Amino acid sequence: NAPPPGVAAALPVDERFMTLALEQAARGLGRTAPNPPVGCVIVQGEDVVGRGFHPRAGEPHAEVFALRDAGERARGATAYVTLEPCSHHGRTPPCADALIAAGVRRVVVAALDPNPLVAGRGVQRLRDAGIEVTVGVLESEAVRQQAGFRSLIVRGRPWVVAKYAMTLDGKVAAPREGNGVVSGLKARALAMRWRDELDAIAVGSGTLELDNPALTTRGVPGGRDARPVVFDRRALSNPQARVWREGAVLISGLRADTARHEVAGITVLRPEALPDSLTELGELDIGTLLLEGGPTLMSAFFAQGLVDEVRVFLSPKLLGAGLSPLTGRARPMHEAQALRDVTVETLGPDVLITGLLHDI
Ligand code: AOF
Ligand code: ZN
Repeated sequence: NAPPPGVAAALPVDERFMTLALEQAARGLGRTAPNPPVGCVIVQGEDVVGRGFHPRAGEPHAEVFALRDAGERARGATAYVTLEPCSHHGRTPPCADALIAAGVRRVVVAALDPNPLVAGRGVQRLRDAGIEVTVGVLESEAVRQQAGFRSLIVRGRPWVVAKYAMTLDGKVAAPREGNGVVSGLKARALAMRWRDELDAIAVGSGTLELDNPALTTRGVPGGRDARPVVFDRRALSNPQARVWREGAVLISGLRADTARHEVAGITVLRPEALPDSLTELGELDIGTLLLEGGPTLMSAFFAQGLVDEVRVFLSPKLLGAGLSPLTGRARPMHEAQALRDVTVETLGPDVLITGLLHDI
């Protein structure tokens, strides 16, 4: 996404303030779907005079909160926004107009809005009003943060993040044991934060039977629970299992008897095939899906090319025989799927490796 011609170049301070805008945006993660998490900071000289983020669909956009916070100090200021300010009348009026009316002098945008209602028109509108616009500051960070929104708009289905924790010898559990604790405290705390930040968590029927997981968010201040999504083709899982709460989704087979699960608060979907299940989840405004296992479901997603991002914790332990994170057909090493944009981080004794399998 090259900046359109005539757009002002980035300044050395831009990344610093855009980082603050991305931090604002992160406060909306897991709460804004189908809208994007967006953050905005307003800067006068070296001072941040306004901050805002989009809290949820239907509420005002990030720019509006930041402009309210800045008040008169927005005049002549620079606004940093993680997404191109909108130009359309949706549930709320255009942010481009609000920035113009407030007398902002320069706008720095991380990423253009792929929404066909906006798609460059927001930037155009600002420039037409004589505002200097810079596009592309920390763009890849912003795009990754907005992956769910962008995936829904562009592909009509959620951005799928496969997550698992394994030992140094590549095992996720002892045979027939279910989910024993693999990683340390820091890694588990981060995984809990992801439950807070993503829209839904998916597990297969095997995991449900073995673990009876609650799939709730624990130990995250102000955290909220993601929607549980259970892939249970034959709908044989226990309807008393802990995941079956308000907002849960059962993905069942076409002919399964789902009567026991058809109670208030549970949505039953009957997609023809795995890719259709994602389209149907997209229709429920699920923009990001955290795939938490087990190996059967994980393997089906990988085999059909449906995983977009991978987040794996590696723990310094050895198990010996046990369950691999993936099952299925062996392939020669030269056919291994390589991740892009790889990050490596240590969390206490554990290592977190993330990467992308698809472009956003
Ligand atoms: C912005 N700032 O903070 C957000 C934007 O229905 P609405 O009015 O909320 O519009 C939703 C669309 O607006 C959404 O699809 C995306 O294109 C844009 N979101 N834009 O300028 C924001 N959340
Ligand atoms: Zn807007």
